[in-house]
Amino acid sequence: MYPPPPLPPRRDFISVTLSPGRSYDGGQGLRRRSFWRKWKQLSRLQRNVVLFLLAFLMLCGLLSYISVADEWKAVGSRSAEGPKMRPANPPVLPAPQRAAENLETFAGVSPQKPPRHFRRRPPNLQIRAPDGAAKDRRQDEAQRRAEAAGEARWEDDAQGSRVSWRGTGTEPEQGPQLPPRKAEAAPRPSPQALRMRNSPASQNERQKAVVAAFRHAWAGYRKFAWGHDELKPVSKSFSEWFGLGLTLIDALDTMWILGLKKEFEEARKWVSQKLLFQKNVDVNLFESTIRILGGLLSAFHLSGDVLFLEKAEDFGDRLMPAFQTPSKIPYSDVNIGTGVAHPPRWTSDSTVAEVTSIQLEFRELSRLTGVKKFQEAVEEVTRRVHSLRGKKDGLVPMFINTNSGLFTHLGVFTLGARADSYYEYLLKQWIQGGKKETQLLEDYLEAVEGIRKHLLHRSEPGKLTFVGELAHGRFSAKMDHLVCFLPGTLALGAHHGLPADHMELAQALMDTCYQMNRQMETGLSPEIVHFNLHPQKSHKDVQVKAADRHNLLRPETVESLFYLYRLTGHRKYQDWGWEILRSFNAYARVPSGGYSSISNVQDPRNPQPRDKMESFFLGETLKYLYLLFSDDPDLLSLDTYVFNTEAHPLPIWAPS
Ligand code: DMJ
Repeated sequence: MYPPPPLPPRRDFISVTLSPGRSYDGGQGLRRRSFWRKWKQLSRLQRNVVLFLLAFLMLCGLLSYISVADEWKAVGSRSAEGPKMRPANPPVLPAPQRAAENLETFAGVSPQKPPRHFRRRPPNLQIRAPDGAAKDRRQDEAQRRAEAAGEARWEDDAQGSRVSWRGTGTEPEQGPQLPPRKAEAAPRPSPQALRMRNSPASQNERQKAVVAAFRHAWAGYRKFAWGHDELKPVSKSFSEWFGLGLTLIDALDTMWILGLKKEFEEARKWVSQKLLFQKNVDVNLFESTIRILGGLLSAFHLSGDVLFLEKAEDFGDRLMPAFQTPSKIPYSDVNIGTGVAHPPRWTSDSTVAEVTSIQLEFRELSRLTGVKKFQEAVEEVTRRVHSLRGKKDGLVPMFINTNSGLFTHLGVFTLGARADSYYEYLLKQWIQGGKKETQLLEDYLEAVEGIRKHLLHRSEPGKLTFVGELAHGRFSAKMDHLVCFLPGTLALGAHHGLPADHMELAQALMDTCYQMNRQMETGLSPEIVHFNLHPQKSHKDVQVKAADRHNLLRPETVESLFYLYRLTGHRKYQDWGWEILRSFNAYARVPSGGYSSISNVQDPRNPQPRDKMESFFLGETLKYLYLLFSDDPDLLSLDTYVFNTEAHPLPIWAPS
């Protein structure tokens, strides 16, 4: 037997409420007729008034629809990405795979694939995003409020400038304060930060030379690359990476520290008026975190100007989709306009240093804003990396898979590119958090022992202590200039109570890094050196391959010199830094403005400028040189601040 046919849907429930006893349609017909009768009874004037009101209401509706439509569109496209992701944790270690193959392996779990990649074409140079007008207006409004607060603050500072720098009458460092959320109540910069900004009168000759170098670099950037990512000083043009004024943001806190008020103000104005993140552009999570997020947070801490914090929060928010992966290990890239994150085209791996060196910044952003998701996302990464297999006495491989969450390319260990700042951030997070997170400390201490056991050797004939690399049990005497961050980090750890032999190792490695510069004809280190292990007298300790002879104006040697001088007081470190500054001036300075990376550190007659000034030259190299030449331990005290890996000082949460 067939079941009875379903009853037609009941439609009479409306008529019950409108007109008992009549059908719904009939009721409508009656209402239409009585409406028409009433309309005809109206005078002409009354009809015109009604028609005018109707037309006015329709116009209002249309206008408000246009103004919110774009915003809805943007919100819709960003939030649509979330639910696509599901966690997956396969128990086996996958071989390195292409991203497309991984998609099949983890069926149903798709990385947030953008419809197409934007990285290959130059980003939109129109700073104001073409859409998102309503959001832009809101940002502008916030900026106006912040600017008003900022301007009031600078007026106050005119009185603050009476505070003497490094002299009697200086107040003890107050430490950075948590800001209120409202721009109107922006906190003032700390007395120390004010002293910094007003410091030119007390600069020594070497510091003045750094300021002159900065001014020269800035002049080139300002003339030929203003608002763009990097200066190309030889061709007097610029290059774009993210299209976000990278050099300008990276240099903000340096300008404050060097006392370059006018330059800082001009840059702040650009941030206030031109820096908008609603752009359809891919950014590298790590690079943009350490330079942009770190730079903005640090500028906020020094200046107390809430504009920078608002920008930092907006930017941090836009980076968050990178963490929506099956493993919670973030993708390398994220589009800050669309909210689409993805790994590089050729792999689903991320770099270990990159995913473990964004923690200082995101943790600080949470602390300042009270928004927990930033801290939670990065600490989840730390937790997962902590318990992974594939380490060797605390040393980590260089790659980690965003699907499986496991290390890949096992058995290769370096303190150079792709692993370097993992070690740096273990220590610095421990310091940032008030030395309470013992897991971070344990991982760091274990890693230092791993370095000693597997990577530390001495060259011949000069017996320079260096950190090499290990690949599947084979030692290579290769050392990147990047590894020269390590003496500084070791010294910092010793200063914070870690074993004294860390300081001894720091000093030995510092000598080596200095020699990597000193033994080159230009006095500037190449990107990579190989140390000689054979005891013939005729061999040089430091050898350079043709492909590695370039110098990118990197900071690591001078960064460590700063820590070593600050923490030991040995003047030789200042002298070594002075030599390096002179070499930059002799071989990398471009007369028309700016400094250029060079291709050959062994040819002083033709060092071959590469026509690029990296943002870290202003953000890090010149800042560390300036701090190195200072004799004041309270100038960004290492008990109050911890520097991120891009040299942006962030406060220690509970200073000792
Ligand atoms: C900077 O961006 C950072 O210091 C990073 O940790 C390593 N590379 C450059 C400088 O060399």
